[in-house]
Amino acid sequence: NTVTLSLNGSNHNHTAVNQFHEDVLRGLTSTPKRLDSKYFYDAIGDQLFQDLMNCAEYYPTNCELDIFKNQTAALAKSIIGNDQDDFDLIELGAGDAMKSSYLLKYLLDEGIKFTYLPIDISAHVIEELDTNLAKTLPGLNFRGLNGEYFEMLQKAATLSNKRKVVLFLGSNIGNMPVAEAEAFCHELRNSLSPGDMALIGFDLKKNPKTILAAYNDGDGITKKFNLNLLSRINKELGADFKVEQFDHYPTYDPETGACKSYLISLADQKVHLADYNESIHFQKDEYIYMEISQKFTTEQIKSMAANTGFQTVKYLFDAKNWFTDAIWRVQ
Ligand code: AVI
Repeated sequence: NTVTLSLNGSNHNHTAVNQFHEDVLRGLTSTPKRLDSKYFYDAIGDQLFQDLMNCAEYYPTNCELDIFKNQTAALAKSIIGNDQDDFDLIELGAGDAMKSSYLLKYLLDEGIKFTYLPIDISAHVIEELDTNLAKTLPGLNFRGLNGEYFEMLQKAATLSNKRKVVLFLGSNIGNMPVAEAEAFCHELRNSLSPGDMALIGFDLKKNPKTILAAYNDGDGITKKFNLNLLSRINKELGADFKVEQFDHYPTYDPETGACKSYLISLADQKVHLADYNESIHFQKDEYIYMEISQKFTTEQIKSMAANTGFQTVKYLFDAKNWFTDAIWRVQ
């Protein structure tokens, strides 16, 4: 079969297709059914996420941008070593580095010595950054790393023995269930050395209506963003989902801070994955669990740091106190 899979718009290979197929099949044959939100980001999903970040209800991007734009000096001060050592500034899932560019520019203007090492699963993202940052931030020491986070962190450790500061922005950590997020921080801790730092963006608990609205925007972009994964499965795995037979159901639970989205089957229906000769049955009103976007309290963030071997250095908050960038040091 000639199916190709685009992970974040690039990386065409059959191992990735097999992984996608395996994950989709495992999820849709589970009870309850689920799909993995990491697969939202094909070329169309990337565009829909861009649209989401520009829509009025989706606040996290603007909140974190507020911190990076308006508290750049405080941010820089917390990550620069006392002796102003030359360090490696690593960004996990750098994307277009829109927010981090403010920090990069500040460090450059202050004459601080550092190398920027963005890590991204998309080769295209790294190439674009290489071209764009050379123009917008001349003089920046840049080394792009294309691949999985932890493999590339290991690679970064072999490239230099300089102190490492790792950025993981955008509340991407919220797209993992809490236990998985802790395991992630633990693994991050184990890929670093004493004195290294992490700067992690967490979306905070706030008025439940504000949160729910961000995942239920009036223009229906979040709905399209979720449904697009069904279209992607159609394209890449030869399935025949009728996307109009599914509805988007976003939820937020203020007790747990879990913001979850589901797709609900509007009919009793069968979906066939022609390329693999497999059929999946959906009952009317049956749901597919699509995504978690966990919201945190500062107490939870503090205990996550303590549980995973980090010491809290500082929290920076946006003007509305809706989002925080936590700065942690490896003990
Ligand atoms: C990428 N991630 C942090 C977004 C979030 O808020 O969980 C993805 C998203 N899902 C729906 N809207 C945005």
